[in-house]
Amino acid sequence: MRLTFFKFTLSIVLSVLMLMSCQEKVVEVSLENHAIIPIPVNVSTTDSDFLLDKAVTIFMEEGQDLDAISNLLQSWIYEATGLNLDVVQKENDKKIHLRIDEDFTSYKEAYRIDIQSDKIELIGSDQAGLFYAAQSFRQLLDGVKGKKILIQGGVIEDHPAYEYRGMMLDVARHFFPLADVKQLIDQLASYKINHLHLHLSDDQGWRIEIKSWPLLAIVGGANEVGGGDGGYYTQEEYKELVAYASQKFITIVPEIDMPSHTNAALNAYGILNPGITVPEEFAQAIDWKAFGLEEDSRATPYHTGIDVGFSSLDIRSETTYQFVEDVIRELAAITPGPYFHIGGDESLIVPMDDYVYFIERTQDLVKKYGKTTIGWDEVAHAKLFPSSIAQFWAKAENAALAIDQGAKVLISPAVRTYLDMKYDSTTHIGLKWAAYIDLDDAYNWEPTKLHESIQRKDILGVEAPLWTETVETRADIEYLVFPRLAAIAEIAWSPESRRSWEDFSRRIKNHGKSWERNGVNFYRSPKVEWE
Ligand code: TNX
Repeated sequence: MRLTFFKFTLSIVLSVLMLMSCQEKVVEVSLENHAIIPIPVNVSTTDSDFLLDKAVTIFMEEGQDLDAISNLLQSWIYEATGLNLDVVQKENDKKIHLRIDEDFTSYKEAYRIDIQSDKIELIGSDQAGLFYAAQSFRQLLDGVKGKKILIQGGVIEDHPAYEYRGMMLDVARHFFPLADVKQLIDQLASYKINHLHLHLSDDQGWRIEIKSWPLLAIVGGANEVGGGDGGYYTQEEYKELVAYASQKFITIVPEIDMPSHTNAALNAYGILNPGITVPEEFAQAIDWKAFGLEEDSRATPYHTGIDVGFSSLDIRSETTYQFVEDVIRELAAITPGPYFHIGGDESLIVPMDDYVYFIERTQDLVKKYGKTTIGWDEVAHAKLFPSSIAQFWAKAENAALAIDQGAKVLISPAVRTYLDMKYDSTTHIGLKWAAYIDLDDAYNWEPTKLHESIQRKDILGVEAPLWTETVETRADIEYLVFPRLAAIAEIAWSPESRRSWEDFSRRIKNHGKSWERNGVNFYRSPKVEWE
């Protein structure tokens, strides 16, 4: 009798346990309270919820070249949830349907996510648009572990406010290996940033191989701020980076900063401007023997400090233009994107007429090699082509000068977008000459309200530069970039009417959790109640 009772109880306990293991918990995903950054143009909900489980397939339409995006989506869904869905080319009952439809909107890079009870449609107006649909869907699922996920029904419709959404990385003050830049590219793409501007040369280092002037990289690349080893990208590595970026719909914008900020070029080739003096305290002799080279007695020593404005090319020498043309030709040939950034900032030792002469000749050379010139806002003192771009970092009057000439501006005001500015007085790295920029300062502004002469039609886009005088490692990069880049990305992508600090500071918490899970070093701004 007792034994039978025991058996009976045991069988009940076992069946309950079995039932529990079969009926996995259903996790719910709210579309209403989504945490997508940048915030989409429109989100509406229905009650046709979709159950995402292992029966669902990723269905890509044939003949649309969707393999890469389908595979990315598959891996993102797996990373977020643990579900490993099949990518197929035939329709079945429950699916995530990917396709490109040029006619669904007139916007470029636009997408629509339509969540219905039997399917989810991801539609892009082009490849980039579909990629962004997948990115938003990934964010929707971020942190939702589970094998049965009930996604609230509804529609997301989205497109960018500006065609150029960028970040700049200064690889000259400190050099960063390819792996770090690739990692950054992935992070940028997740916020729908589509341009990475690389500041490839400055006083402290020359970071790109130029075959016709080989010592630029070999000698000029072998140092950095503080006197480290430096480094440079070979042209093959640069091409690899360009290709990697383009898979993530990011255009590389190369910058060779001229005519000032050129001490690294003068380290390698003294002939480019004999007689420049490097600030004594930070001058470091070049060890020519270590390179197996004869000393170039006209070359400048390395500059390991962070002062600016002391160097320049020789504006009235034809050798300068041979050099400039060779560099532009070689770099343009391995840069598929439309832009070539010529720098042009802080030419403090160059008289204005020389400066203007240099910018105009260089602008011609950029055009000769099929590219569009971008320059820091000072270039607006020269006669610009209407197709050229002035990057507004310091002076709105310069931006106005560019606009008067029919040129567009790229919006990068130091006081809002400079990612190298400290968050507050306690930040352990960064500079503070422009401002302290906490997350709300990076978020609460609007490009069309900076200055009366800069109107919507004059703006190409928004870019956040990271100068790296104080930035030495990937962890340093991440600490200054996150969370502020998310704020800048929302300004560049989302219409002003959709933006609100209150809502952003709620959504960013989910991103904080994701950074934490993925080992991304970010600043826990006291303005946000991180969870
Ligand atoms: C100004 S912004 C510079 C850079 C410095 C930066 C530091 C600009 C065009 N020039 O050379 O790295 O400040 O914040």
